Amino acid sequence: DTGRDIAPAADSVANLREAILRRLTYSVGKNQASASEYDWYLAVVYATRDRIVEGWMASTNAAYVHGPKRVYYLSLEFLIGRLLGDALNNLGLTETMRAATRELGVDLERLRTLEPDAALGNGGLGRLAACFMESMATLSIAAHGYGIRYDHGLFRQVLKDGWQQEYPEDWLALGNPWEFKRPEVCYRIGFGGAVEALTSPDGATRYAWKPAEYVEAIAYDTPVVGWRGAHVNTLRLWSARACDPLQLDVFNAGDYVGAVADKMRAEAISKVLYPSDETPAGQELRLRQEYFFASASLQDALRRHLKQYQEVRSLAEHVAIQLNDTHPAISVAELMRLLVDVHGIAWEEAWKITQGTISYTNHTLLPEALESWPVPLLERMLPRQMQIIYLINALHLDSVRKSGHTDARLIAAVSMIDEHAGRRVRMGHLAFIGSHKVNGVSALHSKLLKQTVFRDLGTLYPDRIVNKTNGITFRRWLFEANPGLTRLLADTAGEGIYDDPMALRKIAPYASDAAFVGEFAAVKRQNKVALAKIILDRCHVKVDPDVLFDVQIKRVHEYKRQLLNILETVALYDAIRAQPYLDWVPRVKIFAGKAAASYHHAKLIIKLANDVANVINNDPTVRGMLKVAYLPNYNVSLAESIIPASDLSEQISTAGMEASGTGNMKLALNGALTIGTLDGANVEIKQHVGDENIFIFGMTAEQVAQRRGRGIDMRETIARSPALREVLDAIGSGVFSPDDPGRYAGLVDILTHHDHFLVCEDFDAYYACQREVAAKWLDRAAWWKASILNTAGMGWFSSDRTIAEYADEIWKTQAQKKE
Ligand code: 26Q
Repeated sequence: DTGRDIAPAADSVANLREAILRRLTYSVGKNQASASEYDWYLAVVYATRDRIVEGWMASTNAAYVHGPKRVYYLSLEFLIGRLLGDALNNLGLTETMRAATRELGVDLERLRTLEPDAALGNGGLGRLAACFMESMATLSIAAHGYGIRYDHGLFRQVLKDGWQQEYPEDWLALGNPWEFKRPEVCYRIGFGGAVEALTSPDGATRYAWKPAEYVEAIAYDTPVVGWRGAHVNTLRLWSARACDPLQLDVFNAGDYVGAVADKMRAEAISKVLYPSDETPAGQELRLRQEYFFASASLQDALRRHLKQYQEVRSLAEHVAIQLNDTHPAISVAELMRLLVDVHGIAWEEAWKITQGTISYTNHTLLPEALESWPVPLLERMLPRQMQIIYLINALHLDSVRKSGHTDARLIAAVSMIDEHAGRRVRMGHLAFIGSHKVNGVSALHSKLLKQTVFRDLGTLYPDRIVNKTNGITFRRWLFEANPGLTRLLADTAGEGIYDDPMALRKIAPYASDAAFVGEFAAVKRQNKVALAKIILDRCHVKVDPDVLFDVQIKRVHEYKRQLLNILETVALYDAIRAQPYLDWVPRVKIFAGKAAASYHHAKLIIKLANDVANVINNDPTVRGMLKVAYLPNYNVSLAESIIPASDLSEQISTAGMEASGTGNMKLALNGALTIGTLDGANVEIKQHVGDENIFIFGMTAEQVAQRRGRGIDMRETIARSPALREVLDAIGSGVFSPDDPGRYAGLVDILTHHDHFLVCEDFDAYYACQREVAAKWLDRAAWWKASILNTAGMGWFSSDRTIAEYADEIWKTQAQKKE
């Protein structure tokens, strides 16, 4: 740890100690003698939270008094992890708290581990939302995050004989000391029913939606404290509650079971996070979740605006709403409904307000990941919103035709209704058309967005698509996760690194300084010792902290190509067995990641990694030169242990398929060298750390498109690569699955005949690149130099930079001055 607070708060150790004891007594209801570790954890959280609340109210009040533009970040996912470390660190209280708890005979580090991860997200998109919340607070932007308070976050992954099993996650089982329930902040959310047309005496028609069913959205607020405690924002998560838990009339009518069933159906909305990324589940409950949280959030934002400005017409001047992917895209229709039907604004003006307020971030190009909903489902569940979507689309297509476009192909391509696969509403089109700005999440991704998914819409509205390359919060991913490195960086480059990430550049001149390199290497080694212990505990694999830690940690997906890594592992294993006495560079391949519960192929890939691990780890001829470990239940907290201990970062997606990546940034910041394709943000990482300090291999996005054009049968490719042929034969014939020799026959068949992700095509380049990695590892000075230059070059990837760009170019808001 850093050994002292970065921005020590005025609080003394004695003050904190007394505060903890008061909270233990009056909030937890225990005395020192009877308190369990968890009781102490609660008391510490409450004492910490108490130090946030005043700043929170000051920030909230300042937003009313000074009237800065408000930002609403709408996301179905917030992958937060633990909050205690964040809060203490940002308040500058970590060391004071450590001392205070020590005086009470409890260990702060142990208490920290008692906090369950808030895993209200799947992966990159959800974690990005959490980093953005922290950066918006740090930059004193008056922002609210809006999402769903799922009772159950992302499932817990257990590996049983190498197969993934999913267990329900239960983060709220012991309560949540960070949140404030606001039962008075409650909105009715309608579903189903019909639309009534009312013609007023002046001949104008107004529409009124009469839902068949209502559900209540109840607010739960969590304060989000920025760096140095300067500003505190709110993350407001909605929980679903049946309106009238046991409607007495129904009860009296005798349908008790029906009444309870209705209650269950209403409250199902916030029960569980959908555990798939990239492939929309397409289920009715998901659409109910999307509408429920969009409507509650918009009603809340409008209520706040009305309270402050007494009218809604000025909304776009004072409010920016950011849609995190299309998941909240129904907001476009819902905001129109609220403005037109509820607040009586004329359609044209309402449309200007909507477009002026909303903007949309796209996170994927994968066609199967683009959300669309069947028209009949929308008509049944949200009849008025469907009418509004039709009207938006009709006006949009009119304006397209009026500007001279008559081509039927173009009209079909830019229509919000997809007429091909049954009639479906394209949520990406709805979000695009309802927004003033649409952004991609890396330079390459934004360029491809313009060329593919939004080619036609982008031509019609050429200024709409912009780029905002993702970033990560350095507070969590450097200062908290890697205090040893942080201390060294601050001692070398100065305390400026705490507030200006670009100041990390100042360590570049020390990349070959023997003393600095020695300390840098010592920090990495310490982190590797800690990870080796975790690997021993959880995988029962003993790894030497001095070997190369080669890590691939991310959701398991075919496009991310964990398979390519496994094939290379097997090829290396073959090579070692062929020449066991060569001096191989010893390494451990570390994997972690969950597969969507219904994604059978991804789960088979996990099983293969585990089967390969079993064979290699138990083969004495390998003599520890190669080991494989699959860490179960990857989550934010585990990432915080793995990333600071990594030497090599695997970012090997098929070029053109990973929108950005953010794990790539966390690993490079912590001194891991990247082996990767020219995909997503890897392209920009290369520019910032320097071409000599990153290992790039394989096809470019353009070459991928061309290669696919020639077909994806790989028999000729495989025939040209003896190493690949041997690997595929071994896997396919059951060398790693003697208990079920045919287990991987289908998988090898797909790679051979329908290799959509071009694993085979990139194999030789990847294998050769890995041998360059090994050669560089042997030149210790060269390796450390590259590692240090990675850390030195990553300042630009701070999410503070990303958020400042959103604020300037999309939201048109500025940081609030001191309250
Ligand atoms: C949609 C409909 C129904 C059910 C689930 C979903 C769903 C859920 C999650 C679809 C997609 C996701 C998550 C996508 C995601 O995490 N994308 C990643 O976003 C990161 C942040 O921008 C990028 O860095 C990654 O490249 C991108 O894969």
